[in-house]
Amino acid sequence: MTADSVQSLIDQLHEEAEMDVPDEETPDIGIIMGSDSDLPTMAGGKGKRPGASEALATELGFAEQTDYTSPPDSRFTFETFVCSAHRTPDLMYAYAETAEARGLDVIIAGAGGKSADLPNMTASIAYPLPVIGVPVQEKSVDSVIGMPQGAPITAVDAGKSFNAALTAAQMLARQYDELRERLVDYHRGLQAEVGEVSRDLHELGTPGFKDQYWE
Ligand code: RP5
Repeated sequence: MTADSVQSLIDQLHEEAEMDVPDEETPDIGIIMGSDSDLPTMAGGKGKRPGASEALATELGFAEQTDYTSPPDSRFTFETFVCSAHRTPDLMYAYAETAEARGLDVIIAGAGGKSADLPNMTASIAYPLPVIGVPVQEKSVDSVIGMPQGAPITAVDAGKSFNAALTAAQMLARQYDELRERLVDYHRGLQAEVGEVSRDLHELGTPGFKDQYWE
């Protein structure tokens, strides 16, 4: 028994997979998560550090594609879905099975709990499309990374969906110089911040630095 709301998503995914859409108009990266309660980790916000969606949108100039047939202007895009491995296995299967035909290049999959099966099952079904797993909690790490030989998944540390986005962009950047430049610029920005803070700490001294930087 599949709920109508789930079945309509499954049907939509299959319909989209049948469409002949040019690669530049399809989402490049798919972000999926086991529950919308994972969204603060996968996207950022609600007291969490920035997540995958924020890394893509804010740091790397991606746009979120919310309608498969009406892509945003930005060349690089991602889409977002909730699909639970345990509560909606048929939706997980449909998403992973249609991902390549729908034009995705890489999937970022996050799940929490001790049985965080969405990333590893998605990786098995979507193969050879790469999947980057995000354990939403520390206790999810083993279940995300524990794949048998021959069934690969790439994974980041617990909660580090930001890094999953960078890894996904690195994969795409092998094909797109423009994205490579954005990744290099992002890294240069990180370096600059360390250099600036180091100079300030050294020149202000620790008490002066605390006064200026700490509230
Ligand atoms: C997992 O169970 C989800 O990925 C989430 O991290 C966790 C709890 O889900 P909810 O009960 O908040 O929907 O499948």
